[in-house]
Amino acid sequence: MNIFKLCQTCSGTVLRRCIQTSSTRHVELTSVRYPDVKRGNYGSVRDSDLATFERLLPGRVLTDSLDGYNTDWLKTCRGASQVVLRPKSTEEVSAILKYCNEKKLAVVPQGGNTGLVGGSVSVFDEIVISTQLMNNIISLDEISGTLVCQAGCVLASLEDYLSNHKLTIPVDLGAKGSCHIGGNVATNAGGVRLLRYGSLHGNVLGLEAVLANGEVVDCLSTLRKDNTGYDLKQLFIGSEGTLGIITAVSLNCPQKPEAVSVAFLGCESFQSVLDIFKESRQKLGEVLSAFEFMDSQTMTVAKENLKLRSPIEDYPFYVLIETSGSNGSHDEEKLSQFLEHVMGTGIVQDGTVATEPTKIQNIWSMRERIAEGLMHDGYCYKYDVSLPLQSFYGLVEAMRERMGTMVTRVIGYGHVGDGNLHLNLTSPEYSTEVMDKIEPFLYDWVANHKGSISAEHGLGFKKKNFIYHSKSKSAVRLMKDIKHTFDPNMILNPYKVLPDF
Ligand code: FAD
Ligand code: 2HG
Ligand code: ZN
Repeated sequence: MNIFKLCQTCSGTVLRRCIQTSSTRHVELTSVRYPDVKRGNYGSVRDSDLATFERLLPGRVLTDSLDGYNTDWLKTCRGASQVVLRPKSTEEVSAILKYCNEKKLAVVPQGGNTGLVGGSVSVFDEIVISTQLMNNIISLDEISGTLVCQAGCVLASLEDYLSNHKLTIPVDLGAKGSCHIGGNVATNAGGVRLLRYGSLHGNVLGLEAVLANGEVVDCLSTLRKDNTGYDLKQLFIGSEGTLGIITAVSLNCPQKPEAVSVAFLGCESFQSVLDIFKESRQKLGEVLSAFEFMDSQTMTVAKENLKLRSPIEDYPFYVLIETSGSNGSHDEEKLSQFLEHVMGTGIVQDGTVATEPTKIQNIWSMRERIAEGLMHDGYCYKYDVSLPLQSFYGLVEAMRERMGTMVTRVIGYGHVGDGNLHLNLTSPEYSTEVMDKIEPFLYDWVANHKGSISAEHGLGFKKKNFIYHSKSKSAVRLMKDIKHTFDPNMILNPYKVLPDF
């Protein structure tokens, strides 16, 4: 059954608001901005190749108006792909890859193109293989909550579909209106529900992927327990299109919560944010489903760039707490007791609670639309790190002090409940001077404080050479061996994830 339709502005499949930013700003070619990156020894697409693709995918080979496929969501990377292939089935993906592998034609898998590390677009002229037309639901087992679908299903569409069956999807993020489930799995996306349901490494029950040589790897199990040797699907989760093209996934889908409440709180210090987190874990326990934070500079982005109104007065820090459970009055009572406590002890200065869907949505929008709001400043230097909570906000302060007036702003927000900080800096346009001041300082700081340089967005093109800040030499060597085994001709998403050296 196909439940989707095409978006008129980005040509992606969406049911909700499309989150693709429409910008006419010129985006420099990646090959120009990063002159040290050299094109690999790959073939170039010829007319005879186009004819073969057209035979394999009649009417689904695009060669015109490819800007949307060549430019990333952040408008920071631009490739020069001359052709986009839009398969509908696993067999078609297999046939394309087999051909590309024989001809040594490099490819870049693309889902919703919402990735934030330059992984979803070409660096030179790699062929884009888009999952846009692979958007069918294959099966749903309502008793176990197991959904099997093609990789190109848009996340929000899956959520809508599952909602009709009193189920929900275990991953949720601001890009849900455009990102594909295959892209989510390929990046091991985290998002705002990770605190409650855990990562995709736990929620993906099985997947199907096509290797570079066209071989289909069928790991599309729907079982919760299966200890028959190596768990190969895990290798594809978070591999960012470098090991194979994910064509279908099987997901464990929880029951849709009957009751959801959101509290938006203001407090004076980051220490208070941590105190509120500790109290919420103790007092909200099993109903706590999200714990997010924003600093005051982040709120300025919401107000000035997005024209949103804060539901509370101005404070140095804000916390968004979501509870969800099966008994509304029980959950609300728990939440109000918790709020009474944190306001009584003075760690929270002010707050508002929403139980009605529109109000809940308005509060969530303020948090989820920050990435979009930052784009209004011009160029965005985006960092997504994990840090132990005691040094979490120290990085924002260190960067503010270091950058001074070189940048428009330095903001900190994110999934504090998962130890995941989103640190963003902006300037009117890209500046190598600003970039050199940020990197490698920021990555050194993270490594020195025992963090990870990529918490949930991946390494893609932009961060691959900093992998040693978070992984040992032996681990990277093993990653390279795995890559060679899966893709000996290195045609799958070259220049991404694995470091140059
Ligand atoms: P794409 O951007 O198209 O691709 C991402 C990577 O996966 C690329 O390397 C690509 O080659 C590869 N890929 C895509 N599809 C496949 C496939 N079928 N098989 C193999 N490889 C594939 N990320 C989070 O983790 N948490 C968040 O909270 C979050 N919020 C976001 C909010 C906004 C507004 C935006 C713009 C992005 C956000 N992201 C977040 C980042 C991004 O949305 C996620 O990484 C998402 O999972 C990417 O999905 P996609 O379909 O857009 O993939
Ligand atoms: C989020 O949590 C996304 O909103 C994007 O991961 C984070 O823009 C960012 O820095
Ligand atoms: Zn995030």
